[in-house]
This record gives sequence, C-alpha cells and structure tokens, in this order.
Amino acid sequence: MDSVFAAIVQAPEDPILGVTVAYNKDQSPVKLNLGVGAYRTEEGKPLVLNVVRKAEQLLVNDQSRVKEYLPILGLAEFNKLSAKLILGDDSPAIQENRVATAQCLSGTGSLRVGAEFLAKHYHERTIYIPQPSWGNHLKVFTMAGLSVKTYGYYDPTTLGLNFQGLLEDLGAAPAGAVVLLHACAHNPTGVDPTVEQWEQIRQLIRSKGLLPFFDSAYQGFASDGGECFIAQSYAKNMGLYGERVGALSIVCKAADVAGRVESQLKLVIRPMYSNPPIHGASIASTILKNSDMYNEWKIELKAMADRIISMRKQLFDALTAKGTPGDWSHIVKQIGMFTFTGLNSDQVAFMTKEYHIYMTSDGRISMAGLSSSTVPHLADAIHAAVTRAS
Ligand code: PLA
Repeated sequence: MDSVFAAIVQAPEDPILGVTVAYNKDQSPVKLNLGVGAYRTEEGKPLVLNVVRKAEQLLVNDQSRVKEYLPILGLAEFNKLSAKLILGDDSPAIQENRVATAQCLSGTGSLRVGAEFLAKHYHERTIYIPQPSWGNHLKVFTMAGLSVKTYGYYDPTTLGLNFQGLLEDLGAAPAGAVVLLHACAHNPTGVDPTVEQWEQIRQLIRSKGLLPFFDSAYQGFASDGGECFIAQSYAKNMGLYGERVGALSIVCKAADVAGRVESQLKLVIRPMYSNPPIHGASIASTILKNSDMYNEWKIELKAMADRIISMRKQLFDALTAKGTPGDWSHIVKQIGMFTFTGLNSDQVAFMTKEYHIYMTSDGRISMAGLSSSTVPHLADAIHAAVTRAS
C-alpha cells in the first residue's frame, strides 16, 4: 500500500547549511568548506576556546549542579549578564529594570521568539530587512507571521553601502514598521555603516517611530532611551555553535512595561519548546561573571578576529601577486567573518567543480574557514574562475 506521504516532494537543501552537506560528500583531499560561518584554526580544525573548556570543567566538578528544568525564560543569571554585555554595564535601561530578557536557542531562536512576540502583540506586521541579508531572516520572520520587505543596503557597483537607498527606503516605511539591523559585521556583505551613518540611521528610526530589531551586538546604539529588540548569539564569539546559546532582550520605556512583556514572552515560549537547555547558558554565565575568565575570553576572541584579518590580507596579497583581474581591495576592507567576493553563481559552481571549494552561491566566502596553507588553492581557484570566460 502507498504511504500516506507518497506525494511529498523532496525539499531542497538549505542554501548555507546545504553547502556543508555537499562538502561532506566530496572525496577530494584538497576540498575546502568556506560556506558556513564557523571558525577554524590554522590547521583547519574547529576550535573550542580554552576558557570554555575551563568553564565546563568547573561545571562538571560542581556536585551541587542538577539537571532540573530551567524556568521558561531560562537561566536568570545568564539573562542579566547577556543584557549587560550588549547594553553596557552602566546602561540606564538595565539600572531602571526596563529590559525583558529570555534565554533562547542561539541567535535564530532569539529572532524567532522576538518575531512571534511581535506578530502577537505589535500593531505593525511589516519588518524591513537589508538587501541582501542572512538568508534565514526572510523565513524566520515569515514563518512567525510577519510580512517581510527589504531596504537598500548593498551597492554591487561600489561593493559598499547603499546609504542613500537605505535612507530612502526606511524614510518611506510606514510609521511603526520593524527594522532588522545587523548590529555589526553584516552578513553576507561584510559592509557596516560608519559611526556617523549609524547616528543618521538612529535619528531616522526614532523620528519615524520605527522599531529597531538588532541581530547580534552593537553596543551604544541601543542606549538612546528608545525601545528596541536585540537577538544575541554566543555561537561565534564563544564558539558555542552547537550548544545553542543566545538571548532575546526587549528594551522598554518603563519597568512595568518590561514586566508585562516578560510575562507574555513566557506564553510565546512555553508552547514552542517549553524552556531552554541548561548547559551552554551555564558555560556562558560562568565566563561572563568571572572577571579573569571574562578577560581570557576577550583575548581568545581577539585572536580569532586577528586570524581572520590576517586571512583577508593573505588572500588579497595572493590575488595581487597573481595579477588576477579586478580590484580585490574589498577583501581587506570588509568586516567580520565573510568576504562578499562579487563572484557570480557560475564562477562559484566552477570553483566547486574544478577546485573542490565550497561556498554559498552568492559569492560569499567564510574567511574563518581559510588558513595560510589553503590561501594559495583559493587564490588559484578565484584566478581561474575570473579569467576563464574572458
Ligand atoms: N543572524 C545572522 C546574521 C547569522 O549570520 C546567523 C548565522 C544567525 C543569526 C544565527 O546563528 P545561530 O542561531 O547559530 O546563533 N549564520 C551562519 C550559520 C553562521 C547559519 O546560516 O545558520 C552563516 O553561515 O550564515
């Protein structure tokens, strides 16, 4: 007898995580995964931070720890520390008890819970995301019941910020609309506004009564007294990817509002996954609350960031030395884990087929997946892809 599911069609792989699936199937010894934004060492290995190992050891040795359910909003201490980390120690919003924070399943879970809350309680259902943005934004917000529009962000002719387009599009947005902002290190473009541009964006958002929803971290902006949503992820900065550690903070104008917002967050979360997992959040709070471990974390984080910057330089130098046609200075100018190369999907497909280099079809490469020993291989592939047709 036929299955009742016989008519189900095969779903496509995810545009980002599917790159890893294809990579895993490749038997070539020179294969290279520059798809997902996951940090690798110079040896090409995943990295568990020393300070994370230390925190885990402390947790394991602590016999008083149990495996009870966390409250719906997660570990209270973790939530406090996360809000402090993103808003700053001396944030008036924290001092005045105006922040409602929920421990969520990493950045994605924080975005989703925030979006569900907005769909249920907010009068304006439209959210503006940058063009382009992280591919999952559209799906997360649509699934939560919001209607997604885009605002100008990237200018492919300058490989820089389309600031005029951004101001025009947000200026034309309906009052109250939600605006998704990448707090820093915009994915996939690696292009961020300058401090002055951020201030102009802030003024526009406040003057139009738009509601900012930050993905990740940008200290300072959120301390202007206005309301905002912040989705934090510890996946990359603590290397806690698979532990799924994150937080949603909703900054409100008054403590009584924050209290009611928090009570409603619980009603959103309880039927979704009941309550979040304990281990990863315990690691993060162990690190955040101990000043020695906190400092150690910052040093290790900086080492990761510095290695990525050095990869940018090495790749740029390699292409310059080869005389690869085109201006490649954006490789060193862009910020964060990714270089938005400007390579098109045909060139990407060519590099995967001929060089076993895996990356997203929009031409984004994860610089964190590169090492000194693989830079020449990537430079060869880019050179061949660029010179092939011409
Ligand atoms: N927001 C942005 C802008 C991201 O780039 C990512 C992850 C997330 C949120 C979610 O991260 P988290 O849920 O793991 O905390 N982007 C990755 C991985 C690194 C992915 O697509 O899931 C990327 O390669 O784009």
